[in-house]
Amino acid sequence: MIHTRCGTVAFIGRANVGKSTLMNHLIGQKISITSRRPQTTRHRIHGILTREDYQIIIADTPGIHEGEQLALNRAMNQAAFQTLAGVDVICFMVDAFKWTRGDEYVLSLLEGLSTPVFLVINKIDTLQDKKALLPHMAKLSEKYNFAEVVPVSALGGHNLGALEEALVPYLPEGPFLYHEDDITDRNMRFIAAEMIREKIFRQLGDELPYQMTVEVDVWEDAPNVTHIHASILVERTGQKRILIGTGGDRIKKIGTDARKEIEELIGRKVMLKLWVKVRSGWSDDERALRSLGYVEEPK
Ligand SMILES: Nc1nc2c(ncn2[C@@H]2O[C@H](COP(=O)(O)OP(=O)(O)OP(=O)(O)O)[C@@H](O)[C@H]2O)c(=O)[nH]1
Ligand SMILES: [Mg+2]
Repeated sequence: MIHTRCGTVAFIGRANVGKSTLMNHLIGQKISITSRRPQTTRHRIHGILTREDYQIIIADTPGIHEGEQLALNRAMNQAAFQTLAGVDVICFMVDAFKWTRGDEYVLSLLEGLSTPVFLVINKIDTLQDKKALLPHMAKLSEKYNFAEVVPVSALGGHNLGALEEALVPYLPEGPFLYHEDDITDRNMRFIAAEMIREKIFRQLGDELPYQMTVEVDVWEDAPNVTHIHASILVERTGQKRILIGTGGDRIKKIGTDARKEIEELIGRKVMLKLWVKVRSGWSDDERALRSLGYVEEPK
């Protein structure tokens, strides 16, 4: 009989350091959306990596930030904090040589925890001077009693095997918690909505309405095609106009890009219909957040 290991690893860090990119590359499939913009991830999402004798459940979390004026921000920070309780390892991710106040803040939240913390230095492909990496690792090692310090490039796929290998001994022995074919704990409806949100993030530069969200209203599996209807909720009519674009060109592009990715994910042909709706002030309304699944109910 083989002894299996199974445990949860939380990816935490400030926004934009590459947490979701790293999870996707470890899993080998895109389940968590990514973008150049900070605060792309809004919900905790599990990615499941199963090998013959171990299963790593990766918890990708929203980037942690100081200041919690809006209910949406509070909900995002809360989703990240709550994830830390009960995990077996924490991967604290930073962006190459860029050590900021935001990183310092995240690190301050780890003080006093008994969970092993890995420092994962991501984006090493961006380093001009590779020789400076070792002294940098040594300097950061002084900030905390890290269990391991692992430099990686999530995007380039560098050193990911080493990270995975280093994590395994920290997983408790035990049976797998997920089926070996599972890649995430979220349903396809959720991921489809996220993919639409990602395309909006990527299509819209600085005009992106930050407090925008996507809801899947209809999901119907017909024999040869899956019909998906989704609403994009914004706060103002001006934002609606931006999203739709001249003659509808922007929303069309968002729809096409999202459809292709959803088709790839579910392996079926998809007919995707999008509506842009104005819902004023939702991001600061706890109840609306709850109804959209932004606030996790205590179990
Ligand atoms: N050059 C380089 N870019 C990377 C790497 N990993 C991630 N990125 C880029 O960094 C940006 C942010 O990546 P995300 O994975 O969305 O970052 P995140 O930490 O999940 O961000 P939030 O969800 O906003 O907290 C994207 O544009 C990625 O393509 C890397 O190893 N090298
Ligand atoms: Mg993310």
